[in-house]
Amino acid sequence: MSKAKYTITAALPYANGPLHLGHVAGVYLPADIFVRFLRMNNHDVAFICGSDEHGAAITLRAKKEGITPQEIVDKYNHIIGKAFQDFDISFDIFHRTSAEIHHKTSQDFFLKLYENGHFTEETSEQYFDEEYQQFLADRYITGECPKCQNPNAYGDQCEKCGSDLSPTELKNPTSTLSGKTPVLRTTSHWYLPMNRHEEWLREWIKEGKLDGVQQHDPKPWRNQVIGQCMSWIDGGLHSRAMTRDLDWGVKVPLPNADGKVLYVWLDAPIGYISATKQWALDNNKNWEDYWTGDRKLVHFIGKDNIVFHAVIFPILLKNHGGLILPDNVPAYEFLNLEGDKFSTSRNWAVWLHEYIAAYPDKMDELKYVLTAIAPETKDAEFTWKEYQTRVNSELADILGNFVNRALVLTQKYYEGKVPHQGELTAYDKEVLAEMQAIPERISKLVYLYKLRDAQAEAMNLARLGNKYLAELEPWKLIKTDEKRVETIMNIALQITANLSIVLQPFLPATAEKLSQFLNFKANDWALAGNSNLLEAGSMTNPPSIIFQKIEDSLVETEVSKLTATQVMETSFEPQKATVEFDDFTKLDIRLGTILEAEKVEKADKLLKLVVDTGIDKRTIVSGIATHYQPADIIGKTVQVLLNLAPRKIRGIESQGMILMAEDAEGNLSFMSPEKDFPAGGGIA
Ligand code: B3M
Ligand code: ZN
Repeated sequence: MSKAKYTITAALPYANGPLHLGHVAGVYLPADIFVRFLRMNNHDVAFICGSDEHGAAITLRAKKEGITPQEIVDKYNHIIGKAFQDFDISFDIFHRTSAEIHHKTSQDFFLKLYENGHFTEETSEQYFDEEYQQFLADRYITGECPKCQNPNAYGDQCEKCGSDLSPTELKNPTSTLSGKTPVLRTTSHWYLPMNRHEEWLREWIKEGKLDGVQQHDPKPWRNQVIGQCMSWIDGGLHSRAMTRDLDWGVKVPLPNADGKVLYVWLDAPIGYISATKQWALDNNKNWEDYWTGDRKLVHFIGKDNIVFHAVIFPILLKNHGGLILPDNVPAYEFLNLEGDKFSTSRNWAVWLHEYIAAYPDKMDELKYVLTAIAPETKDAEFTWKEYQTRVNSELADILGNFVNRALVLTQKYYEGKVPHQGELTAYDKEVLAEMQAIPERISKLVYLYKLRDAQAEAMNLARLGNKYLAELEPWKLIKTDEKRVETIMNIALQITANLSIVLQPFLPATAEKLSQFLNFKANDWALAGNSNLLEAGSMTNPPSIIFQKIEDSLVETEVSKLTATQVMETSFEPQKATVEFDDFTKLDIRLGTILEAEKVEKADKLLKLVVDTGIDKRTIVSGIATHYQPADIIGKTVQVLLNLAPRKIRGIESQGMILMAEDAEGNLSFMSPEKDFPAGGGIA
């Protein structure tokens, strides 16, 4: 039987921010492990990814950073792409949806569906922001979720309960652009009538059959994926708009569609196809080979993307015709961090590129821990303490210790030469049998997308080796039975060689180190389990320590960094741009005593003050009339900014500014010195 062929995709990350460990653990690392395993098993495989560069996620971020959407996607495509490269995620291509080939591919795709009557055109009332002159779909609008009452649900989805929403379902809708309540206006869009597809979807998702023909085996599909899709379908599928009134995105390729672009969730999954096209062009291949015929399409995604990949995209693919539908959609639950959700806005995250910069020689340590705790079936949690424990007591004490012993003793007793395997004891045979069984067990688990268990199984081989040496104690036996020690060391080295194979999908850099120590390299999974990978007499090299222990100080540094850089959820403005110390010292702030105070005529908020600054007496107009009565403030010593350029306020020249504290509700308070200091003193 010929080997199954695969096209593997990993969710296209929005180019609106860097990647954090939650993304890595729940999409990119498992996809990479799966692909590396497939390659070692000689499957024909394409591994596709790229950045998702359209949609409100991008334009809103651009607004926040005060740069253009193009600048945003260029910036984050680079940061994300580089982090993937440094972390050695082995994509065949990391593309981007702003590329021309993508615009063309998604427009053609849209047109084909349009021409074949798969869309309906509908006119409806939609929310519109009058200040910004823009329709508000998706993340442009927030409001209360009708299902779980989360007050901050988006126009397309409630992130709290996972419900799929449309803007008109939100209670108390608010524009994220102006913060105001939007009005309703008429607009027309092209819709995907999903209700037409309920029946075949049910059969396809639950039984894997399409038009009565078996397409995939539903058994390896995760329960949550099937469950989420079925509850969606059972709730009744509705028409969903496939276009938007925006100027950033793929233009709708129809006449009279000015100012309209494709919905980002229409174009993004087509990004998998356009990326494949680009890769095929670059490598002299046929892209169709990867999207047609007898090939398994697998989408690695996070759980918030399930309906898009397991319901909507399959509808689009089927409507298009001639393209394969996914064979599986392994979706991951969420990873939490130190007792809380990962949050970009609160900066509660460990950013992949920052980890790489801080610990450039600890990639496999992170991979190992993230796979060991991967949120495959339920939400999981990353803590630096667990990172330390797993690295120290599993990687260093078991794997590192075993490999080091095997190689160091080989240096010591045989000058690095692999000794002969002599007669085997019952125990040796038992150990070798176990070594032989492990690759097959790993293999079964990987094909079922149980990568966490698969890695644990690979570690069991290191455990086996470690125990073997610890029990037989060749370092003692060498004094009495040199012959026996040769066999023991041969077996230990064969186990090490096997580790260099079975660890490859999970810990590629470590596997490579083992290969270098042993002068042995095999990329073929079929060789795993073999007890004669290393020939007697072949040379090994002196090893170096593979895993350094993680010190308590690293854990402390990382945890306190997380807390220190956390942005509180608050109604206060975020911090302003950094200023140099020299700029700060230009401000002449001193203590001043209020000598006179009176209301400014026809100005409810203003008081006219005369202030003793220690160097002069000057007039200052201050907007504090709703907070203080003139009579109450005479004699108060307050902070004054002296060298602010004079300004005319209501005809009065104001020669400075009283500095006030302000709370979240806008209440004002003087910042008077707590001690009885006279006017004129500066601020230190
Ligand atoms: N960019 C959503 C996300 O990053 C989206 C995935 C697209 S996959 C085609 O969660
Ligand atoms: Zn909700």
